[in-house]
Amino acid sequence: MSARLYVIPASHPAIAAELMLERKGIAYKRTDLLPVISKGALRALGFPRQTVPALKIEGSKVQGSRQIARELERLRPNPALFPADPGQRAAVEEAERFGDEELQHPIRQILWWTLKRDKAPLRSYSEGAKIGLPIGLAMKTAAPIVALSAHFNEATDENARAGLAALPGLLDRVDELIAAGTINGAELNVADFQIAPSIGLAMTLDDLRPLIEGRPAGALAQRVVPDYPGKTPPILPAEWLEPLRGTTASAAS
Ligand SMILES: N[C@@H](CCC(=O)N[C@@H](CS)C(=O)NCC(=O)O)C(=O)O
Repeated sequence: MSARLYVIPASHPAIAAELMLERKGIAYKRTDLLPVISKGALRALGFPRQTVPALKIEGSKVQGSRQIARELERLRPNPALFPADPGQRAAVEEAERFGDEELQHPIRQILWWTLKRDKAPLRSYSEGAKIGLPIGLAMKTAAPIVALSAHFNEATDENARAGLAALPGLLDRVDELIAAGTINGAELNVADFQIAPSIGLAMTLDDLRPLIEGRPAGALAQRVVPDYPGKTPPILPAEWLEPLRGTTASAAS
């Protein structure tokens, strides 16, 4: 089977797609794209949309982490990403939808907000990536890339703060999915691969890691993506983190 995956280094849905390819045992080549530049590159490659992950596999082009999951399941049914039991499958698909539609974006917005404040950590997110130019030179282009990415992702003060305020509820939901056995079972499923990278990305922020790592959601990320690339030193305003601190205190009591 021939497969090439187009990613932005450290993109959480792109890491989800990589985990699924690995689970399926499908060998693939990876092309690393810089954010923003990725939009034109994907268009030039003939993909209909402008986001990663984007996969060329067996002559077809598939885009989006959930669409990729289904195509991989179709092409290679075993090991399965989706449970066979219809009830369990519905629960896993709902968890996957939650991961894609509710969890991914606030974490993306928080990260771009921090990078807008300080571009230096961007380099750590590209560790090991092959972006077609020396990393030092690429980092010189970081200012417009970060500004545009923050703009496209609407990483405003208001949205970053709202994302942080929503995070306790989102983490509770992940913990509940774990407690229900929908995710973090003996065999990882598509929802594990969708959700864990978002938690892993959040934990690259030093502001957030201590507030997540003691929770079941943090343990899931440690299990599924122990080496998530990137590290952002503390930068978020203390008052924006208050909603999360409250959760940790009540969880510990
Ligand atoms: N929900 C989609 C999200 C895809 C997405 O928004 N990807 C981001 C990277 S995390 C992207 O390609 N952004 C374009 C850019 O940054 O230029 C999925 O799971 O595939």
